[in-house]
Amino acid sequence: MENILLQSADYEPTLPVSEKSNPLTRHIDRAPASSIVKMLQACDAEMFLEKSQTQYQRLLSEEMVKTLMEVAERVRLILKDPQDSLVVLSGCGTSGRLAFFMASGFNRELQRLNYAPVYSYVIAGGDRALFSSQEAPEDDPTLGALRLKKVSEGKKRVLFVGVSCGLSAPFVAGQLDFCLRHPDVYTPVLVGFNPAHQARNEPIPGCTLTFHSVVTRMEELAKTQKAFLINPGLGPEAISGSSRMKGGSATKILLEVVFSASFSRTPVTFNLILQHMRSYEKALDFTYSHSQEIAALMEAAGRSLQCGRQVCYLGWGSLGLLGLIDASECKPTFGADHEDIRGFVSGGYKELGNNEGDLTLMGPEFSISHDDFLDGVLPRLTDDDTVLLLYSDSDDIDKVAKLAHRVREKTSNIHAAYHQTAGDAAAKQDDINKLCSSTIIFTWPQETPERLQHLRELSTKLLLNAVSTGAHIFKGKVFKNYMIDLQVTNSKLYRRAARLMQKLSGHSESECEEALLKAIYQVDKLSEDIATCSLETHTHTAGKAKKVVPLALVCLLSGCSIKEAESRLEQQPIVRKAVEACLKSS
Ligand code: S6P
Repeated sequence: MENILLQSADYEPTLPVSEKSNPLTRHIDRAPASSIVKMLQACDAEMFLEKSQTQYQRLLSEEMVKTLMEVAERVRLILKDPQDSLVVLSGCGTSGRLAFFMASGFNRELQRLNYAPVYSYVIAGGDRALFSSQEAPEDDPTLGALRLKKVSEGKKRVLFVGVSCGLSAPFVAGQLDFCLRHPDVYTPVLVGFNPAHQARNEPIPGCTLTFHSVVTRMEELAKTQKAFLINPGLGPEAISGSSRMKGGSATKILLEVVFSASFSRTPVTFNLILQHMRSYEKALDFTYSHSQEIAALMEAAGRSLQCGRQVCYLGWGSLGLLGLIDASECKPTFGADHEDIRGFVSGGYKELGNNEGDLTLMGPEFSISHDDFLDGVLPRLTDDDTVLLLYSDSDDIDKVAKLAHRVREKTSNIHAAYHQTAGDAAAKQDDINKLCSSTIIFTWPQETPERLQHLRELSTKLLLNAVSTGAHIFKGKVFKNYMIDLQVTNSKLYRRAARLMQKLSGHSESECEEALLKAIYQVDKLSEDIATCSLETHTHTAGKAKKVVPLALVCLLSGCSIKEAESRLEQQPIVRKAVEACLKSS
């Protein structure tokens, strides 16, 4: 029943699916860890609902599978002509990180098969956005087009895959528009998770486009396969608007299915695509069959965050990279500090092969190797910090054991998520088990190595999303199923914050926006100057402030000054409780 409700047009009718709140998680903020995991599982399972249960295209809809087949054929053409052709993957935030993740993963796979690499990526904000929150460039369509032009200079055929889960990022709209204006070279593919009519229609400052207008042009061209739209509905996110969750997972599933199919020696068939998608559905069920262990890990991470300590993911290979990605998302989503949840990957930048190379000198957030962890973090670890090892039987287990020993000398709060294949259990793993206070062992059935790796990655992503989301729920960063301490650093987040304030306070749009601006500029009265500043100035200024939305809400609900609101939030650092107290007394 709930599933039907959340898909129906009259549920939060003004919002696109990607921004709606999910009825399944309405009480996630008060749930114990075991129930949180169950709710996340139910939300993730919605990705694979059949079309008959909903009104929109779904991941497994016939039409969707056919589009994936067509795009795979296009990729195949590019593989045949690597000199003059290119596949460019691009997006902002998580979508850009996954663009990098898949471009580098598939290039590695091509090299292994003795093919030339054909994948490139563009992430809004450049490589620093791979591991840190850079939300502002998302608003710039010109920059998007420029970056695309630069990366594909001199190529005769480019398949451009723009990912915007909410069909909303101006950066991606600019790139798609660029493709549409140069059809001789570029074929645009849009990946997102709203029906086309829900694409964002807000004017973009300084240009005549909206995301919606671009999608409308693409829909027309899609009829003759000059453009492709891959936009199945997934149902609302477990935390409203948190597209890193289902949006990110589905992006990974869809693009892996397409790119893997383009490699296959046999013709791309409907059943091949469908079966591949179903294997991810099984991986999802399999991951959540460890729900009790996931819940225990979530609790450990939550305890660390609640007492102001740290969670560290220490990973190997692509699983380590997923740790970095998960950690970087906590800042815009939960207003977290970059120290709260950190990721480290074995080999650091050497392992990643990103466009801009080693970024370590850019600041502490960019120290991402295990050596950086040993130098900078290990010496101050205590039992209050949580460490999670992420690895599989294809990694060097001796090295994992060695690092586990070093960590164990400082904290007993060490855990592991280990992927192995049935019948291949590593003896050394027993040593690691003994060092860890918990180990989740995922024993996968035999599969081809590439497919197995993709499934393990999805599984790791789900696990990490659950741990970081749950831990921040325990820290009080979620109210009902809304992110209540989100950053307000681009137009999408600003609008989301203003909407949330309206919803929670019942005040008018203008009152809420006024309160938001007061919190951003730290003033009790808005000057003419501030009121007339551009949205870009507001979001830029918001990047320097902390707890903007909680401050704005406390002021709005209690009528107090910014100073007073600050001291209330200091006395009650659990933001959810501080806001609840105001709601009760208002
Ligand atoms: C979402 C994450 C954001 C988004 C980014 C792009 O959980 O925090 O960084 O990935 O805003 O969104 P979209 O809708 O264009 O893919």
